[in-house]
Amino acid sequence: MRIEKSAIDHHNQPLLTDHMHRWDSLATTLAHPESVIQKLADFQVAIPSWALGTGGTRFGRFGSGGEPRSLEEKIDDVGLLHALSRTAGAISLHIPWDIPSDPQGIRARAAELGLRFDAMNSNTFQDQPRQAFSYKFGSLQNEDSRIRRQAIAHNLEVIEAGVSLGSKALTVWLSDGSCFPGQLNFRKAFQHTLDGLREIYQSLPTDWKMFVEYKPFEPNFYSTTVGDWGQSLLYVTKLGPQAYSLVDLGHHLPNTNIEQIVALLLMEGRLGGFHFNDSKYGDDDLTVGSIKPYQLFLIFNELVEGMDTRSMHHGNDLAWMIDASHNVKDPLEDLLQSLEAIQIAYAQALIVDRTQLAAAQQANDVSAAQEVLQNAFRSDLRPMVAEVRRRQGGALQPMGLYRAQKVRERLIQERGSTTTSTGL
Ligand code: PSV
Ligand code: MN
Repeated sequence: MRIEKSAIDHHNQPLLTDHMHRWDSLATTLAHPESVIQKLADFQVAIPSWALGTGGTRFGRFGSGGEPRSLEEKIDDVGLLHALSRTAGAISLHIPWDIPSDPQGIRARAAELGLRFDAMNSNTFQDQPRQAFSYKFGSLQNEDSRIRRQAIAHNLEVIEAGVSLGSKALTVWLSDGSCFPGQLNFRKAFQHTLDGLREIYQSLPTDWKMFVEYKPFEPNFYSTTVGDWGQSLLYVTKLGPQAYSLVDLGHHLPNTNIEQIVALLLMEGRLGGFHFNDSKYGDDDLTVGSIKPYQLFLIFNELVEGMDTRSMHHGNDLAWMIDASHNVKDPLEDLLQSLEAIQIAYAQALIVDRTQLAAAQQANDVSAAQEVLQNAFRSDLRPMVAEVRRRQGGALQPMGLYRAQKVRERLIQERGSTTTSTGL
């Protein structure tokens, strides 16, 4: 299903006077509202194909019905999100869940909805039917060279699929590691993994990037072979200039200072991609901004400062993606909430008074520095984010329109109540 422009206009009309009143009064308090608006409009976040279905835990899964049954339907769902929010202009695929059998058709369908293909994700963390060798004891790290070869070959196929869709990046997340002390020789595991990544890297088209995503736990719980940003940075530094680290917010031990990691990776020119989600305990994959919105703001604060220092384009020079999905919400509503949380945190980071902050830091004026950050974080920028959407043809209240249009009910009618989308 699609949401027509007329439905969006019809939804916006009765909300407009109140919205303009709130936006106008906010705009007068901001130093450069139009430049912030432009940056927000340019900032598009990719939706991963696997977040369109209900996520599960190892204890079960409670589907919401109407889930996409094919790659085409996944693209349609991202099209819905983009039509409502105008900020979800890309989709990130996972192979083999989303093998494009008709790349031309898929590309055309995505283009019609204003979507491009973000980073392609390989999967050597699960065994697939008819696969020759098992990844039970790892993929690129494996002692068995045949298993390593199989994992390398899979990544090359993913690049090929990505080329056919116009993607420009490969994300490699390995679940490789060990569950018990003594299981693995850490140095050998690292070396095998590096050798495998090198072969994959050598097959990258020259205009592609490769992202090496780290994670300290799950499904391995004693060691992981790309366990943290230090290990990721080691790999990408050894690989070459097309390789970058990828930060997933859920892939850190509790209370890790992620904003500092981001600042240093950016300083080294090695931050390539970002996976947004939120968590309380581990890789909980909760809605962005639902648990720690201040942390999200502080991360964006470093991203903006670091990208500006390197004259990077905020929208284009890093790969932004939501990596969240769980059991209890309608996945599309969850994604709409995540998209809004990202835009709010980004907007708040854009209005930080950097001159005042630098002066406070220079003078060791700790209280003043805190005031500057809190002034931005405590500003309610929702009218600004709504205004960006309105100007781009989106909905003033995406969730409200989603519900008024009975999108989930219509998807269930169209696709059935028991469909299960591929993913985790
Ligand atoms: C791993 O937890 C991860 O965050 C990686 O990005 C995967 O590609 C994704 O989840 C989905 O499996
Ligand atoms: Mn991730």
